Amino acid sequence: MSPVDRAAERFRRLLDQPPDGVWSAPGRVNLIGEHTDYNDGLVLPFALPHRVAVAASARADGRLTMITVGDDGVPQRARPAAVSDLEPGSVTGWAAFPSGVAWALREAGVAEGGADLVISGDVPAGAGLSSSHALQCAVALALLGLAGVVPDEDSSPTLAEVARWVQRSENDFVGAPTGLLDQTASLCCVAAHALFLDVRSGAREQVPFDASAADLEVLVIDTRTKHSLADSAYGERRRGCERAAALLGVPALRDVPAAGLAETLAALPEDLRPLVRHVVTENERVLTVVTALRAGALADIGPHLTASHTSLRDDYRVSCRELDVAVEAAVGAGALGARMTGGGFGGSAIALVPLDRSDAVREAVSTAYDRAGLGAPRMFTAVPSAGARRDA
Ligand code: GAF
Repeated sequence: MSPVDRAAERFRRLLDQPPDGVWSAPGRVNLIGEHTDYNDGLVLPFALPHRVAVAASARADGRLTMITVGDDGVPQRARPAAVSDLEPGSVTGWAAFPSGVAWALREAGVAEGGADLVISGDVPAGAGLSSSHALQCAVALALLGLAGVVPDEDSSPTLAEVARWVQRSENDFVGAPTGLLDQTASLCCVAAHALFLDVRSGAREQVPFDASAADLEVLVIDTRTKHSLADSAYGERRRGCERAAALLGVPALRDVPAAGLAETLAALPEDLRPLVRHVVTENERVLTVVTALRAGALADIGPHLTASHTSLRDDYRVSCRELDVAVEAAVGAGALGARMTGGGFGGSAIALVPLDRSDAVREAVSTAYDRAGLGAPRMFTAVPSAGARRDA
């Protein structure tokens, strides 16, 4: 059963009535443009077919009730809260994600009413594929929809505004200092395309990306690991970038030109140089990949994906053994390129694989994991899919 059907069916069973509506939002893969979003830079994600669905009805008493239904079908109920009482720190655990969205929408003055939410999803959790942002974006559309607000491209609120509210809930309520990549991907991606987003200007372009038409696949390799330093290291990298930008006298590392990079780096303390080099070269790689995709030259992007991984591993230092083993094995077995995707320190890698090498690459990755004494990874083909929407 799809997450949408399951959320609707569970809502009926648990609350004895049909929901007012069902909304869903996808997880994402970032094709390239990593750790560039909070540097005002460029990203190129696409949406996964995996989604989180929220069946929802408005409540007259201003309370928020939240039930999540896991793979085992067992419902988990969070403690209900009054939307008017929500404050950062007032809710912990998984319920902080939907509660934070309700808080951010209340703060923005766009949706303040209570709601019953029943949640079901199939985005792999903890895999660096944005399951939490899928949840937050689905909840945002649901709460807005219950308030009669439908985001639109031409009038407020736009999807870009919704992405900022979701970011605010993540930054200030959940307490994770993340950028705009994941929410924008979940809200704005369309099927068979990657989303070229300039985070500073907000400009978006849907770039055709149909790997199977080019006899390729994007293989996701979920390492099934998340190292404990992921959260602290993310904040450290971010602060390092801000410090470097301040020393260079620019608003963000986005403003550091690629030309003359060696001289620019020489003016910085040694520990900041690799961070700056990664961000500047990664933005350049995004532009190169977008140009290739616009020309329909999908196979040409492979080496740039691998160069991105090398930069994230050696300069930005956010990779880990599980990701490196996956990338090396995939490329060794015939992938055109491979890289970690998302924040790093575990999560998932992606590989661009010719369809006739698909089995060989999967086998090589499994064997390499086995040899390295690592637990088996989970692998699947990622097909660029639709963004968030109302389903029923
Ligand atoms: C995580 C964050 F949530 C994103 O904002 C982004 O910074 C990404 O890591 C790295 O590119 O997914």
